[in-house]
Amino acid sequence: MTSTPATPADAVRHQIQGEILQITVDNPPVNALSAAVRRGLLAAIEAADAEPRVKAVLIVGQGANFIAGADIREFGQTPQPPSLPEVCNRIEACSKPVVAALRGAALGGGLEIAIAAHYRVALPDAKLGLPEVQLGLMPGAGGTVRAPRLIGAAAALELMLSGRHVKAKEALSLGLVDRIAEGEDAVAAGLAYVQALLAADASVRRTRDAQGLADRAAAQAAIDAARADTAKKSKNLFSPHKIVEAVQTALDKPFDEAMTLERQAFMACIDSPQRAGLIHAFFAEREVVKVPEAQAAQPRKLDKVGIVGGGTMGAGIAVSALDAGLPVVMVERDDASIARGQANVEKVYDGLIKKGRMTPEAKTAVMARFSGSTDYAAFADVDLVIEAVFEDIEVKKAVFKELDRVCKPGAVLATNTSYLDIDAIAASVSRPQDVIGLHFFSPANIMKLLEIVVPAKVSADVVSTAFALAKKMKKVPVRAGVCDGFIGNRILAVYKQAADYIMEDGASPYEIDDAVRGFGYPMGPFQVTDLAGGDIGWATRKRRAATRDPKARYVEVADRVCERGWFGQKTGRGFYLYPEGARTGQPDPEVLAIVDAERQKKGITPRKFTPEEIMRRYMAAMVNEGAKVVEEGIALRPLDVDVTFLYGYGFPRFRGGPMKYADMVGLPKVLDDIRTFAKEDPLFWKPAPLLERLVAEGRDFSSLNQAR
Ligand code: T1G
Ligand code: NAD
Repeated sequence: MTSTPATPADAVRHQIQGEILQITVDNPPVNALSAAVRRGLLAAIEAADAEPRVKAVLIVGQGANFIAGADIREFGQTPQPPSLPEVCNRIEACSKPVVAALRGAALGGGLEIAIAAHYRVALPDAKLGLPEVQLGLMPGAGGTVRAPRLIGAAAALELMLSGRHVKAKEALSLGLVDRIAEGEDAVAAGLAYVQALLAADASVRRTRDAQGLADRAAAQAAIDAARADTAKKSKNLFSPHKIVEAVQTALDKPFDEAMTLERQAFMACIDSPQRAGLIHAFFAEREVVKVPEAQAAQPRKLDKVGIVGGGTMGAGIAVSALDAGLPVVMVERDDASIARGQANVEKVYDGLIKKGRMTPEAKTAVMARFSGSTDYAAFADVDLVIEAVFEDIEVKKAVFKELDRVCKPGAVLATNTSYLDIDAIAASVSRPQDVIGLHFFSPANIMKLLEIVVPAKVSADVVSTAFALAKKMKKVPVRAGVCDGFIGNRILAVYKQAADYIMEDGASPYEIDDAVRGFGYPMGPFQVTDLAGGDIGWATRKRRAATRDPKARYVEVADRVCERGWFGQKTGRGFYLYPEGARTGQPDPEVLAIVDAERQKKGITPRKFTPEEIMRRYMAAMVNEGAKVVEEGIALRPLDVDVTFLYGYGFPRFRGGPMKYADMVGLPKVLDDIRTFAKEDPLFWKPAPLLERLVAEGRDFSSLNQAR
């Protein structure tokens, strides 16, 4: 018997080479542990034990990865046998030494397979980890029981609670692997290691017997420290606490009992809504790049970038481009401004040097790719230019006229406008097909979200180029259509309005911020206003005043606050007081007085709002506008709205995003809420037709997440 395809479609192959049975997991794209793979592994190990010629077993992954874990797409479905703990236990119980050769991803269940094996060799590109916590889960096939035995409770807890990936060298120093082999050929490295073990007459070495928990006091201290840290940092989360308690069980209980209890805890995580939210986020952030234009056209050349304006955004965007390895040329209005622009860029790197996260030499190397000018001719050879000047349509049109004059044919002309009409900007140049919106978020070198705003006349390869730039900059791109505020700021304006109504009707801005933080946000809307600067919103409200519907309810509290020059952190007070530049604000009785005065002016008798009711209104407003944005095609799918809010507006990741949250609450309930609130204000609370249609058809937003 030389080669036996154990399962349909060859998800796992095994073959005997001399005295070694080689098992190859081949389940593209990342060798996830689907039911077919689990069956195949079990059959292969049983074949190894049954075949007297076999003296040892080697497990490898086909292609660039070992095994990237359980098949995440299977979660939430009826589990198919065998379970992964069964497979891991069978591997560990093998009567012949089992070696795992790790290349690329050995993550989650993939690492659990590897530590159930008796020996491990890693190749330089290996990345090992137990990242289940990022999916609202915990290791469910022995990770919480075997890993502490192998590397100690402290190291195992750190890996499982951070979910981070460790490279080969660190894995060796941790004791996760036994050796590192050079090259990219896992089979060759694995076979060489097995030969060496056989030559040394090595015997099976079961991780269940490893002594990482022998020092009980040290293990208990690590568990207590992790418990305290998790209580502080993950109070809203479910699975981190389960992980800590599972390691406690691993310390206190015999191996098999601990494995059983781990599985029970794992199933509780599977049933938690946080699992659904986090797994939705995992796939959604991978789906957003699948846009028609990127699939229809190849990106243009992207070797040099230009930036107009070196202010808050221009400088941050320049740093993102420099960090992506691109040469950057910045143009400003005059010498003083370009000097300020360059200083703004250097300030970021000086900050990193101060924190010891960059060397002066590295800064010099990066800044060598930066050049500044006041002459637009400096853009003659750039492949893409991003305009980040004042938010004024005439200023921007003048800039685009200059770009149209100096930029080479085929250069992409992008604007970073937050609100302005990009079709109008495109119409102001001779090459509207080359104009696109690249809406970064402040600080642009930190915030991952990039709204790629697609005007009517843009060509597909320009959109494709924008997505290529996002990949280079490690941004999370979301395709958006042209409207006032695109996806994010448009929906923000609506739920911020709902927050203002709740405030004028009786809740204080501080109660509203408390409720929003309790929901899982890092900050509430009034804290965000103070951080971003109340003057920006004020300018927008003034700009919109002329076109605002006179019948629409308008809350003037924020205007009253801004009229006093209270713009937030940058002026030491806003909705909150910031004594001596404090970053955390204190409630301000004078703001409460302003709110009371506005209520009296309108004859409003304030009433109590529970945090739960505050969030029902806040989320109903967000979801309703989200549905309108999807219906109008401004967002391609509901998941695009979700990713926008996860990466640009601090939406709690464990809830998956506003549209996923609505699906989990149930669209009929959300629509009911909106119809209830509409009795108070039918103009603001007009249900989105899409929401009404989905409810009528018994469908939800996820049914629209398939690629259009
Ligand atoms: N299951 C199913 N599909 C997966 C997958 C997985 N585990 N990992 C990746 N994919 C898909 C992904 O959706 C994409 O599909 C394609 O593979 C390439 O991925 C019991 C419970 C491995 C580092 O958390 O971190 O084991 O978009 O675009 O940038 O204890 O994927 O092409 O259709 O991300 O090169 C734990 C998750 C599971 C690892 C590769 N494992 N994956 O990154 O490519 S829970 C993880 C990753 C578990 C056990 C528990 C990354 C990667 P598509 P990609 P990449
Ligand atoms: P800013 O005032 O900090 O910087 C604007 C810069 O543009 C100034 O340095 C100015 O000298 C320069 N400039 C003006 N006219 C110019 C011209 N003709 N040629 C060259 N340079 C010129 O403004 P900002 O906050 O960086 O905003 C820039 C753009 O980014 C605006 O459209 C804004 O709406 C948008 N935006 C801002 C944020 C934010 O949070 N600040 C977020 C996203 C998008």
